[in-house]
Amino acid sequence: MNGNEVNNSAESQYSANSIQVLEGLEAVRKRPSMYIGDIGERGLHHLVYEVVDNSIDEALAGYCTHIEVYINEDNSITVKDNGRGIPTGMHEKEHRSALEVVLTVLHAGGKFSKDSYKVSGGLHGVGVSCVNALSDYLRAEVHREGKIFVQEYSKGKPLSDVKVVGEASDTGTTITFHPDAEIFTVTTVYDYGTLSGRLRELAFLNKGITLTLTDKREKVTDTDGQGHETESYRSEVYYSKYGLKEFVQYLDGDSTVEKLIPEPICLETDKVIPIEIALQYNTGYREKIKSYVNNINTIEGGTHLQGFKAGLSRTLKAYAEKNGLFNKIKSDQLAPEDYREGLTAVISVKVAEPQFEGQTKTKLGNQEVYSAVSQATANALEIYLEEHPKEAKYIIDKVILAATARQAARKAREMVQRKTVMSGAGMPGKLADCSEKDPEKCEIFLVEGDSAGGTAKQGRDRNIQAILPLRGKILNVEKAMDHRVFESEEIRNIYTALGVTVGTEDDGKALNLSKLRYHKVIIMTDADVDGSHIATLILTFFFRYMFDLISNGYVYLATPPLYLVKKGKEEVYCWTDDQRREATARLGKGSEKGVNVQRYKGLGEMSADQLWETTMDPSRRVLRQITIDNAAEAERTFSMLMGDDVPPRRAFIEENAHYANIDA
Ligand code: 0RA
Repeated sequence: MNGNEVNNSAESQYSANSIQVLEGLEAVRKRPSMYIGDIGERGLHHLVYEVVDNSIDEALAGYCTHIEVYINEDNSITVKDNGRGIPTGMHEKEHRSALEVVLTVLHAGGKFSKDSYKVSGGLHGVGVSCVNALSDYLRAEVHREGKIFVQEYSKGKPLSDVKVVGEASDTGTTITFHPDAEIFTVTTVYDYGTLSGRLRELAFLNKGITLTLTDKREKVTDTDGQGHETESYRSEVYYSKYGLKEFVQYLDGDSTVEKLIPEPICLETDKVIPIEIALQYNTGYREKIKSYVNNINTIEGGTHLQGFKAGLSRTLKAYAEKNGLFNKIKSDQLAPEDYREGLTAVISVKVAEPQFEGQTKTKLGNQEVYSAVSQATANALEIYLEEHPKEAKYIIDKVILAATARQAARKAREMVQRKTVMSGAGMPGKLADCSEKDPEKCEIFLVEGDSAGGTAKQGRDRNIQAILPLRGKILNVEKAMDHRVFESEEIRNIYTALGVTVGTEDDGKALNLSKLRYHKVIIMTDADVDGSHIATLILTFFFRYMFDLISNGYVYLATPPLYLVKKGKEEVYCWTDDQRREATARLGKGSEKGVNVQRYKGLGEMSADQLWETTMDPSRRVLRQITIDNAAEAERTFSMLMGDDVPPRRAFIEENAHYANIDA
């Protein structure tokens, strides 16, 4: 290096010397995963984030507005910014240029003065030197003080001194690197979607910065208005004027739920701990909160998230109490999660010395952040509520509804639980139980309507067959909230009669089948359109709330006959029109004279004996076992079925109920 090539003015000496040298680079190539997490696809992309973060820091310091990222043809990456340019002057202690120090010494760079700290920084915050160490080639180009400085490296080692290669009228830093295949043994191929996702997120988190991504590996052909074809690269621009507000709107973008308030509530503080939050309430039931510390997604949450939640409930509660909005509910009946039903929010904080904890080191531990965020949230929300009484009322009403629904669901669940635990004593009044106690030998018929229920009670084998009549159409669980489901008397009767207990929200409503009282649960409905609708409603309930019952093969459909063909004392039951024609011909011996064909309109029309003979007698009946081969597909189907269209329901039952003459 000689004096003509590098700038040694007093001013740049100062900036060069103020870089703190903390650690050497040697270890990085030996244990790459310790520095970048892993050496797979994640680690590979992490290199890009590390470089981009340096430019973001320059932007946050107020010196950079544009960051361009290129995926080059050879899968190398170029990151170009229009910041001040990495200083190139001599570093006194290190006896080499500041640029070289930044690129070859771990943890160098960033800390220039006490009031500007490195706020972005990758997950491990190891800096661009780490990227250099893991690249078989890296080129740094700095435009600064009217000159273009260049230095190249391989595996972290400079290939030459910093050279001045030309004159510059602008400022900025351009880093090009190619990941070393010796390190990234799984793949060195970059994924456009992965990079675009992160750059979009960075644009939302750092409003006003323009980020671009261009993939030079493939050309796309565009056609203009005149039919002229032009070739260009796949490229996107990420820019957010309003930051987190737009992030929240983006997160809710593909959602079908409606907004509860017209615009997200936003807050931004410029205190010791910079905080930015945007939140939106929707009419749905889900809670979607994303949290970030120094632009890192804190998947495991931490003190900033806890502070936000605390500030939110505290302020909403105080506002509601002060304005008498909790008239129907006591505020101690509210749980913290009630304040967050239908909430979409993004929290972004900048912490000088973040302590990351947890399994994936993405949980913020700094205690001082808790009170800072909860206070900031409370202050901003208080003002919003005072200024927007109409929206405030919408939110509080939503909170009350969430609490009411949650309590109703809990009560209903407990009720079901309690009744179920006291076996026998708490059985529904409508249940006609069997005397046998061995579940394997027992069956229960869920029968549509009280009249058919009565017939079935008379006709059954009371030793092994129980009858539970259900009132007409049971609740469509597909369209109801949990508490409505647990409040439904018919559904509670099913739980109680079967002896199964309801799981809690925590275990995903998993069912306890150990106390199941019948190993055949037989749905018996009329053989008409209404009947198959009711059967589908019951099946939908089983699918959503008692899936294990279906997957264990305990659920069946009974198949009552459609016709009775009669001549004198001879009687033939028919299930199809073909059977009816055949029976008519056989009994009438060629003529239809004296042959009586009875069309059963419903189960209630049959006598107890007829019902027993045709549908319930294990030695003669045909049961159809419900099996579900593909749960994901069934999921979609049930949503479709429970619309207002009747025909597909029948088709579904036809497809999923398999004739099984299991008794024969
Ligand atoms: C330290 C000091 C100064 C700039 C930078 C670092 C810097 C680093 C990167 C990395 C990518 N792009 C960057 N842009 C700037 C400036 C010090 C001064 O000019 O006084």
